[in-house]
Amino acid sequence: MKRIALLSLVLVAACSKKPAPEGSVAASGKVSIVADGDGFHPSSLSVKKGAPLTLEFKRTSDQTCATAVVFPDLKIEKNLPLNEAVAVEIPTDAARTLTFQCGMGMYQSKIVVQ
Ligand SMILES: [Cu+2]
Repeated sequence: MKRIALLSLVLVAACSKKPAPEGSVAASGKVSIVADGDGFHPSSLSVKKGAPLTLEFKRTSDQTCATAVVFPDLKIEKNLPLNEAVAVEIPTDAARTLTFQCGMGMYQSKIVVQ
């Protein structure tokens, strides 16, 4: 029990960090996204409508609550095992902004399809 309480504290601490400001990265094809204690990097992507886009997530730290990635608009949720690449294919058929985040809804990140 004590261990679980301690783990929760670590998770809350990790989540309260503000993600570093980053510019939008123009993307297409396969793009690597790193999940660490500061969130997802890059955390903002833009892609041309109709261009193929696959995000390959890799979690590189245990000091993060980003142990899963959630795409609320796409109803996709994937677990992110430590140091394992997890690919998510992104539909780019419509111009819209898709968000992705950790399982707790923090580390808000986005893909702008334009
Ligand atoms: Cu979180």
